[in-house]
Amino acid sequence: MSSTGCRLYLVSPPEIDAPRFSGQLEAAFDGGDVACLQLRLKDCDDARILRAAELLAPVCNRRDVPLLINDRPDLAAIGDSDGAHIGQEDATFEEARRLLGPDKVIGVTCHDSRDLAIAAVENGADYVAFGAFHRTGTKSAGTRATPDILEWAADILPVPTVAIGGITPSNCPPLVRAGANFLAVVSAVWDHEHGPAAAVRAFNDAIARTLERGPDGFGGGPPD
Ligand code: 3NM
Repeated sequence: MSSTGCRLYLVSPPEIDAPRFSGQLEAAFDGGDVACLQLRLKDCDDARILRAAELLAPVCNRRDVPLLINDRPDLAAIGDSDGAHIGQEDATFEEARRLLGPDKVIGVTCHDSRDLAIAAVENGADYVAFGAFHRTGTKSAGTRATPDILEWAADILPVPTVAIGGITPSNCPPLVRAGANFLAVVSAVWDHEHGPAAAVRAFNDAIARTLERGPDGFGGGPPD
């Protein structure tokens, strides 16, 4: 997961039919650049999470897209994945690192907190995630983050940032301008009216147009 520029980071819907979802994932990858897939299944037993990871890993591998497992470094350690994304209520960072070893990716949810982000970096997190930037129906997010935390992190932190929560192609430009390295998205991709490929294309276009315009929002790119 390179930290230059800004890229799309896909998060799975909380419930999936894994064989059907692998087709949607292929379609998403056909739509353009994707940096990562996080498998985030809720109310799902361990065997189903592992089976889903086993099915999706080859799809991700063929496109060189890392597969991370949400909340469960123990499953990430035994299953087909490149690492784990952990929240503040999940396994401790030390436990996750012990399970995953030095090379697998560990990302940490830091809500809207600079202190949590600094602690995560000191622990050795590979990236920090902030949210929710917008209203979301996917999760009852208890915190509201604003783009200034991304600007702060870009100046201060040595690891990339992930922005999450209600992000769409139309509301993402301020997050891109603030320096988010990744935009993590569920519903705006999987529920897009024209399907996941169209959604990925729309995000890639929105990101590229915003980066072309520069940090002040002017110049560089073509007019609308
Ligand atoms: N974490 P959508 S918001 C999984 O604020 C998740 O930490 C959040 O889904 C946080 O793109 C969120 O559909 C849901 O809003 C993201």
